Order: sequence, then structure tokens, then C-alpha cells
Amino acid sequence: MSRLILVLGDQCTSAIAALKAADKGSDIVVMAEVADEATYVPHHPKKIAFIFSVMRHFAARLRDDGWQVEYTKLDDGDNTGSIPGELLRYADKHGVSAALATEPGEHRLIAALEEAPLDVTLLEDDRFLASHAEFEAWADGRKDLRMEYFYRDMRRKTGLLMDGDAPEGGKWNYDAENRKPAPDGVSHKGPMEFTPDETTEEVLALVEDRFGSNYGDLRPFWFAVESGQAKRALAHWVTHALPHFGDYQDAMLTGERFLYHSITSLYIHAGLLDPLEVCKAAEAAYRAGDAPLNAVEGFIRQIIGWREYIRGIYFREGPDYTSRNVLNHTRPLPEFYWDAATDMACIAETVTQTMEEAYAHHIQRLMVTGNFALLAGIDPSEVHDWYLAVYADAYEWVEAPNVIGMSQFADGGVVASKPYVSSGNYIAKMSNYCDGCAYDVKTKLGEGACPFNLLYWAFLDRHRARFSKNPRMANMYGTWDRMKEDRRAQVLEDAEAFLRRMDQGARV
Ligand code: DLZ
Ligand code: SF4
Repeated sequence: MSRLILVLGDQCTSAIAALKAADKGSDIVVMAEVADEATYVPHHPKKIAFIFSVMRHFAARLRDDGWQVEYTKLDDGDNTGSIPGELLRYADKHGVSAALATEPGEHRLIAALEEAPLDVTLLEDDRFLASHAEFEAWADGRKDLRMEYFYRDMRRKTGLLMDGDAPEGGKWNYDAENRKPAPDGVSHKGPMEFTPDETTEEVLALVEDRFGSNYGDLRPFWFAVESGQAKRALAHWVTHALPHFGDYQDAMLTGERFLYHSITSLYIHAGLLDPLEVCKAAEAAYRAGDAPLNAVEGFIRQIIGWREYIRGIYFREGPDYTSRNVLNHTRPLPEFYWDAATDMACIAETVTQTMEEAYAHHIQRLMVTGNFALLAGIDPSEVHDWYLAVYADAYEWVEAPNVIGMSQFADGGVVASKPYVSSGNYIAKMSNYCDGCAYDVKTKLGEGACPFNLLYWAFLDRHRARFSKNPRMANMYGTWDRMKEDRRAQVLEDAEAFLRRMDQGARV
């Protein structure tokens, strides 16, 4: 009896659970470009084009490999517009009543499949080292779900960077060696770029037509769209950038949009690269003496530590996670997140690059746009929707814990032990953005004061009841409390005035 095998846009690998369990001789693969997925947030056009092109290339490969594939293009006349709708349409066409799918990475789509009037079996997505059950076993009974101990278990489990039972080099984590400030220049020319082929050009024309007015530039489009290209891009990065990645992981430099970052998240999440193979490629460079330990450990930690941990949190915390807002932040997202029209150079730079590349690295996301949103008290669900829309690597399973939890502290500390807030000092130390800014990072109040400086204290003051007892924040409160009272009052007044101007839509 044949079944339908659903393959979603971010499941484009023959190692996906549903394909591994399928029978090439009798089952029918279903892949569908649908309006529901393309519009549930106003995705960046590059993100939509990437996913559609990856899907079309993967469908062609499956057909070449002998699979029967039903593929719906977005502009097909009989497209029902939703994933369950397409499953039902093909079930009807082929007279089948059962479907096999790999668990989607968003609660929204899981619910839609579970509610579909069709017998859909969901298999767990095993592109992760830790199954749901393993993560639950690790998390249950723990007071704090911190990534570090989980990460060590994953190192032991994979044997990556292990020296017998001990961590390579004697330490598990070289994070302290991943924080060099911005270098003067960057030797790496950026990620490997690919010229769109005919399939991608067709997708680009479609996306231009249907989503051309979404936030962000569709062209130039140079992402890898099939696994062979993604592997070449990875090898290129390992050779040219990985050796410097560790030192400058947290640095930001005007005009250098990628520094030494790999952008492999884009390819891993979609299925083009296998996470363990990526880690092994990095480890091999270390073993061969081509890349230092702080770079390779820092990179591997992101994949077998952070990526796994974040996914565990998303499924453990459940569908209500994205609506959490323990700090009661309600301010709407400022317009400059969409048009970069702000005098704050750090934000203008990050938003402009996001518009043009659908990419910004983790510190730009966390300490510039994320930090500002948290300091300014922006509604976390608006912040969440923005990140989900504008980054080409964003799916809810990975984006929500990073934004709602890590960046906005809206989950009350499930992910982060303290809010990731900083004044302008951190940005000044880690970047050269402040050099070209209309504000002065050294000015703490009054004319020309860096808004991050003002909002930082206002945030601490606003949330004193929640954070002043946190030992990791005692220093900050100590500094604030030692300031003269009239100075404190002036800072709070200036912060209020700034937010008022921002709320009124004035350029800030
Ligand atoms: C993000 C996305 C977009 C834009 N379009 C599609 C689509 O048309 N068809 C599809 O199968 N998947 C798409 N995706 C990816 C899904 O939204 C993704 O599988 C879920 O968000 C779960 O991670
Ligand atoms: Fe950003 Fe403040 Fe530096 Fe301007 S001065 S770039 S607003 S941190």
C-alpha cells in the first residue's frame, strides 16, 4: 500500500527520517511550495528564494534517484496554499490515505499536520544528536538548564575534540578566547558565492513577482542551493576563515558583513549539510594543525552544544513559548528595524546588512538589534516575528529560544541566567561602529549621549525588583546606586525623552 512521504522546505536531505523509512518502489514523495509557509511572517525574499530553489533542486535529485515525486510550485493553478491541503490533494489523486512526515520544526505546522483529516505519522527529526527523550532526561530535575553541561555530554557522546575521557587541550570551553575586538582588516573574502542556475533564476523571477515588496533585497542571490555546493562552501570556509574564526567570533566591523563566519547555519538547517560532518571537517583542520583549538572548539560548540540545546528548549517549553513576556514589554517595534532610518550607526549598519544579505552574525543579532529591543522595552513577540522574517536561517525551533529566551529574557530565565543588556561600551569595544555615529558613546547623558548608555540604566532601574538580587548583576546595580541622585534622575529623564521621540516616529 503506497503512502505519501512529506518533505518540507527545511528537510531537503535524503537522510531525513521520513525518506529513510520510505519505500522507493511504492511511496510517493510530496513537496509543495505553499502560500501559508511563504506568508506566515513576511519572510525576506532571499529566504523564500533559497528555500524554493533548494526544494526544486532536491526534488530533481530525488527523481534522478528513482523516487516518484509530486511537486507543487507556488504558482500552480491547483495549489491549495497549505501543506495539509497539498497532502490531501495528492492523497485524493493517488487514492492513498496514509502519510509519513518528519516532525516539522514549528509547533504551528505540527498542529496543522495532526489536525489534517488524513492518517499522518510524524517521525522524530534525527538530524540532531539528542532525541527529545534524551534532552528531557538531561533536563528533568535540573534547576538551571544551562548549555555548558549539556554540551559536555554531547562532546562525550560524539567523541569530538576528546582526548580519551578529557577535553582536548584540558578545557571544555575556550569562550574566553573568542572575544577579540574588531581587527583592522579581514583577510577572508567572505563565503563562497554561486551563480544562480536556470532553476534558481526561475525561482528568483517568481519571488520577485510575488514577494518583491517584502523587506529585503532579493538580488544579488549567491547562496548554495544543493548539497554539493554547500560542501564546497564549507571546505572553502574551513581553509580560509576557520583559523581566524575563534579570535574574532564576537567582533563587528563596518562593511565586513561576514568576517570569519561560516553561514553554515543556513545550510545545516535546510538539510544541505550534515551537522556532524561539518563538525568533523572543523576537527580535521585542528588535528592537521591548520586551525587553532579556540576556533575549532568555538565552532563545534555552536553546533553540538548551542544548536542542540536550543532545539531541546523549544520542544520542551511548548507552543506558548513565543507569547511569553515576563518583563511586560509592550512598545511596538520601531520602524527603523525595517528601513534602517536611524542615526544609531550600529543599528543602521546591522539592519542595512540584514536587508541586503538576510544575514547578520550572532553578536550583531544579540548585542545590537536584540540588545536595543530589550533595553527599549519592545514587545518580544514583535521582536520574535522580525527575526523569524528577516534571517534566511530562521525557523521557529531555532529562532524562538534565541530571541524570546536568550535575547529578550521574555521566558524569565529558562535560557539565560541574566539579561543580555549592555551600554554602548560593549559595542564600542567589539566594533568600529561608534567611529561613524551621530551619537557619542563616551557621552553618558545630555546632548549627543549614546542611546544605549541611557537605556541601559533605565532598563536596570525599571527592573530592579527582578534583577537586583541576581549575583551576576550586583556590580551593575552597585555602579548605578553609587551615582549621584540628580545624575540618575537626569539619565532616566533623557532615556524617557529618547523613547518618547522614538515612539512619535521622529528620527533617532
Ligand atoms: C520557510 C518556508 C517557506 C518560506 N516556504 C515553504 C514552502 O513553501 N514549503 C515548505 O515545505 N516549507 C517552506 N518553508 C519551511 C517551513 O516553513 C518549515 O518546514 C517549517 O517552518 C518548520 O521548520
Ligand atoms: Fe551604537 Fe551608541 Fe556606538 Fe552609536 S555610539 S554606534 S548608538 S553604541
